[in-house]
Amino acid sequence: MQTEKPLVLIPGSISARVRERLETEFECLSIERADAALVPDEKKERIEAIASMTRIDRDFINAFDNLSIITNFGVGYDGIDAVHAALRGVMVTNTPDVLTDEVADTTIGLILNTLREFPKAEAHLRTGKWKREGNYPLTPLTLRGRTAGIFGLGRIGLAIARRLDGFDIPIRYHNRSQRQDISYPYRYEKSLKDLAEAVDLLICVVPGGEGTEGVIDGEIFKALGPNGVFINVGRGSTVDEPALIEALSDGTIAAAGLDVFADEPNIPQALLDLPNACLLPHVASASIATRNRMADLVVDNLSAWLSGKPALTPVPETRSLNRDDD
Ligand code: NAP
Ligand code: 8YV
Repeated sequence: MQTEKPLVLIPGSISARVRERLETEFECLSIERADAALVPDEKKERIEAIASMTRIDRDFINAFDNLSIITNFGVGYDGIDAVHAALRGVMVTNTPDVLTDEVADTTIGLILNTLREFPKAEAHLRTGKWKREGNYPLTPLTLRGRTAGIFGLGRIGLAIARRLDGFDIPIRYHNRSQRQDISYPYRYEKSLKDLAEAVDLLICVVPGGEGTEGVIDGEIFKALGPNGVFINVGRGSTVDEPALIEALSDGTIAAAGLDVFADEPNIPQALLDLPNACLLPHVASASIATRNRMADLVVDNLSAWLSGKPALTPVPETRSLNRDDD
């Protein structure tokens, strides 16, 4: 007798590699978005796993009695109600480490592009302005002489700090707790405001979610000051975006480099119009090699868990769950 393969639900879009690998091992059901009404009732009972890069809320989790794992494509899992999943005994996994270096590399690129205006300088060349009008203007901003502040010295924050060491600039940071496990003495600041006051290059790489929602606001931009540059590769939700637009418009800060936004892919026109904002479409991890590693980790987590083994990279909220708990 042939046993049924576990049914894996894929709400919204996901990497082609995740889909291909899942379809060889499992039966998959794709739906347009994470809305339980889109799943036929007779299939609901059979769903054991969700592979996703979209928002998964409490109601969606509750819709599937036999759900056992949610594997998130991305290290940031602020879109998943992991606390509720843990209460329900549902494992949640993310994709830490495999993207750390790529995201840190991108952050260095974004910092330099923001300060030295390389995308605009290239456009000057490509549009014939160099030949017609002469040299691209000297940039008012430079990395030289700056102090960097990292808000979120975790895996990615530390990889950014290690790269910035090579640029020979001092580094400070703020986390909820001071790190005891790093030998190189990055100076700890006890609050985000203290950090913003102490530096003139503030890099945000904290996770999104309730704890960081809107914490980078007008007061923080004032503390960063008129020579200050703000870089965000964490989550758009951490920033009060209207306050950022105001700070960039009225000279409260000098410039910003952003890879993440409050309501992606909808970027306020006011932000698009600002000459001192350097904007990327959430591409920090977006190389084929890194996205493949993320994809493989999504599927490997799911395969391990569904075959009775421990998950490879559980999020902290569900770390203590065992496969036998359900
Ligand atoms: P991580 O290792 O968990 O690091 C997060 C750091 O933030 C930790 O040092 C943590 O320290 C600190 N933190 C958390 N909540 C905080 C709070 N409320 N106040 C101050 N510090 C806080 O995570 P990671 O792997 O470095 O990833 C970080 C984030 O980067 C992800 O969650 C994601 O949102 C973002 N990301 C973006 C992209 C992109 O494409 N742009 C790609 C990958 C990741 P404490 O616990 O001591 O506070
Ligand atoms: C991905 C990210 O772009 O890992 C994260 O937290 O933000 C990025 O690596 C995203 O998760 C997939 O869309």
